[in-house]
Amino acid sequence: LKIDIMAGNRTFTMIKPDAVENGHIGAILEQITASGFRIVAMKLTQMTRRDAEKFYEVHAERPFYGELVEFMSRGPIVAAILEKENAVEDFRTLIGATNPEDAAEGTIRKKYATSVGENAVHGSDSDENAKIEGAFHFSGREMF
Ligand code: ABT
Ligand code: MG
Repeated sequence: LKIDIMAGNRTFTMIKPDAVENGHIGAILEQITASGFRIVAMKLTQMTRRDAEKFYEVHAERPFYGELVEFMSRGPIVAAILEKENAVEDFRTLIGATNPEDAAEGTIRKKYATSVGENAVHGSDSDENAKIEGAFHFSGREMF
């Protein structure tokens, strides 16, 4: 079956501290599931400073790294693994550009992000990173 061949394509997302603080968990999850993503794993959790440093290691030399780590560890997030055909690319389209000012109309960041530094949601940028990031937050027993 076509559906079976296509299944198994996953991405990792976080509803970031700003969007949780602003009460957008429900609306964002609604848009994600209405867009055809199946929730494979999900939890409300908080990253420690050390977790955030490790998660954003690739940006360690960037000027915004300190603020980014501070922001991502300041409060709870919703972490989730999502499944859909072409998951990584389609989810990045659904959330919109990193800077909400550049994000397309109707995208999650256009609707809910406050700034480039506090942009409401994360989406993995490759299949490889989706795997690494999912495993960072979830054990096999937490994936369905
Ligand atoms: P993430 O989903 O958080 O990885 O964002 P995205 O992949 O769209 O963008 P990247 B480039 O990975 O940004 C990582 C985080 O760094 C923040 N940032 C980025 C800034 O604060 N200033 C900048 O100039 C840039 C380029 C945005 C992302 N996190 N947040 N929130
Ligand atoms: Mg990124």
